[in-house]
Amino acid sequence: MPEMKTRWDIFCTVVDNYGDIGVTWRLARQLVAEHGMAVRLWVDDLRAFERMCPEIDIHAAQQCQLGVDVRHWAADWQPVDAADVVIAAFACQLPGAYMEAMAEREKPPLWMNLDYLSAEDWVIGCHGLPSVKYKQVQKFFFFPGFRKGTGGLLRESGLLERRLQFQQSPQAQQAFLQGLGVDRAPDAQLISLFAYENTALESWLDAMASDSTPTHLLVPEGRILGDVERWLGVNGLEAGALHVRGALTVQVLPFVRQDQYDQLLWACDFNAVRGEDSFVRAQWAGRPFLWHIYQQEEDVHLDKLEAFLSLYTKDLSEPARAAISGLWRAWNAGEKMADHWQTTRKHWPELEKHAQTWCLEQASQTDLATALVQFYVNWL
Ligand code: TRH
Repeated sequence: MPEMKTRWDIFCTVVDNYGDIGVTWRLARQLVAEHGMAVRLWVDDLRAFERMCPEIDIHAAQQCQLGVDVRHWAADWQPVDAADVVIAAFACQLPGAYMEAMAEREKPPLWMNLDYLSAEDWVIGCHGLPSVKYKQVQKFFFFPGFRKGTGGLLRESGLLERRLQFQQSPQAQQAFLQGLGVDRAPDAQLISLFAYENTALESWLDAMASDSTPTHLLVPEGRILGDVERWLGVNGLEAGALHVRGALTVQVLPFVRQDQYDQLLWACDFNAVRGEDSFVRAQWAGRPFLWHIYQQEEDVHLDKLEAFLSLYTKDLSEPARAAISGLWRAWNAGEKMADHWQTTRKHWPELEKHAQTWCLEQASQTDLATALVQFYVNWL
């Protein structure tokens, strides 16, 4: 008889944007591909999913994608058996009937809340702690993180090797960029821009346009395009658009598949990222980056920003630390970027080296999917 696979249910509500589905889709694939788990991924809105995985049929109640059993989490929930491991992503509320199904199991499932990523100190104390109970089913907190004592970061096996191969192959990079219609001038620095609306953009673009080094800026279609349009003085920007202003070439890209987005980050010298998943992927790219953090009520996101900055910059020289911190703070406050950008450019070699060291340091942690599996095994 074939060995029974451990069954996992991952629940994802798409609150906004792409991070919720981006993280859960990545995790689901990895649990299947690297840990041989049987995974159902329940998603309440398949449209965001389709953007990063065009094979998704947004009308299908059930479909198999890369070995993951993708289920539409419909408002009228149809009863199913509960899995062995249940993950509620980002504190989403499970259907009542499913909670009952968990409680009815002879052996209750392991129920976990996969939380938001934060570099704050308290995360270490809370990771793995019991949370609420439903009948006899205990829920646990599972916190991703950057330090020992947290659940780590999502990182697929062989990711850094694949990245290195790509970065060491000018042909692979050229072929990838050409596939997106990008013809990189040999002396231009390549920058990707993925951000929320941001009033700081204008002064950063001004700085790049008047710089002595040419810049080719690649902007996947999304929320920042309005600010780009205003600066360029054009309307209706869409994928394929290309505009030159002084030393700056601005090119709009289509929103690419999730794995292609990785390659875009690997190909660029500097990446502006946002949210949670692209923020982590920029770190795996091993290149300097700029984070536009997701805004939260009462500015609690600013504590998260500072916590990450202090961890990320701890081994930098004082001037380099001040430069990159100043740039990040200005970006997140919507303030002028030009001086910060010029100062940051002065410390480029140190920042480049640091991005690689940081990446390797982070990769020495157990990855999040493996940590979840270990948590389950220890719980059994
Ligand atoms: O889209 P985000 O801002 O998402 C989130 C959500 O808003 C969420 O509610 C919030 O809690 C969280 O941020 C902090 O940013 P994120 O997390 O980087 O997700 C973007 C995903 O989209 C990521 O998986 C990469 C993917 N992507 C592509 O697949 N192709 C693309 O072209 C681009 C630009 C991104």
